[in-house]
Amino acid sequence: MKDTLTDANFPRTADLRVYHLGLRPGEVANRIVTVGSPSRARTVASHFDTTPKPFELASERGFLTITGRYKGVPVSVVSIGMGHPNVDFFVREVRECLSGDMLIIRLGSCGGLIDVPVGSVVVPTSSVAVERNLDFDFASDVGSTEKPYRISKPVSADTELHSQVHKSLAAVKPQHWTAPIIVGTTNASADSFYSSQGRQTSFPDQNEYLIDHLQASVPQLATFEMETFWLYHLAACWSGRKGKLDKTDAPPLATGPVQPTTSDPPTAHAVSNPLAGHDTVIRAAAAQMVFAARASRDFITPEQVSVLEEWTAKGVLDALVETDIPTTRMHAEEGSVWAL
Ligand code: R1P
Repeated sequence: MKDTLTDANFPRTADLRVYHLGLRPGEVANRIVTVGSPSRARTVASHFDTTPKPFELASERGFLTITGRYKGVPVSVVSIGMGHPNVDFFVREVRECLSGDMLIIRLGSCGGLIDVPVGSVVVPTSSVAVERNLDFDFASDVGSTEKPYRISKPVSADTELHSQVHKSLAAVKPQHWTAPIIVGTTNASADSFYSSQGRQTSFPDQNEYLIDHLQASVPQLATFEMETFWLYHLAACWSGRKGKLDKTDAPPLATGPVQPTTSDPPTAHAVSNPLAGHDTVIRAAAAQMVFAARASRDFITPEQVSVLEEWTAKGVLDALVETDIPTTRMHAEEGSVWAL
């Protein structure tokens, strides 16, 4: 990003572009699929309508956003890379580019901790965070009173969106795809692909019994990956903000759609006021494709990935457009990249 940024608290360019995703209002839609890789983003976007021509923005920090319409409804896919910190950039920066509600479905890959074949799709009801305990002395492990890993309480998906993801995936699953779709499970989102997921490397990670411990302490645990917890967590926090705001002297917030400034310099009002209404919601759910079966050590083939990503992409897009957002809680179409 070479443009001048203003406000160290929440940096933006003069034309309201956020610092890491590079987006400005009108370039990201209220309904979003988030994925880890640009290639998966392109698979999702391959289902978009041809009119209007999908808008694409690749940021210098590796985020890719493609926005268009699917079955006539404005949608975006955002590729964010890996891990909780990138989910944090994504949710917070997109939130400040959008008026109204946000519906977010993560379409990601995962490791399966239950006895299901690779190619299964898990729709997790809830997620826990698994974090390396930095107060544990990994180098010596002598007399440490700390545990090497911390497991958070679970946080839940949005109930309606979660059910719709399951329903829409089931509707598009090809008959020849024999691996199942599984619901009613809990995901574990780890802060490392290696240590906090029980993988053995050359480092003294003290994680030989981590998976056994997780399975014994987290009911319905089924998958390991690295993003879902933070997505569900931020969505749940945002939903909770309304009550707090009602009780405090909060600064004024925009309550209706804000006209995006796409070419003219922003007004002082547009810069100083959050671009989201205080009564909005963020609703999140996930579909996790089992690429690795941790017990059998099977790994999915590239050919299987292509087929699996193709139909799951359609399933999550269907789930987004099947889930209602009241018109009054949609970002303005005028001036947006999805305007017809
Ligand atoms: C690790 O290989 C990555 O794959 C999984 C993990 O959560 C992590 O991001 O998800 P994605 O395929 O969505 O990136």
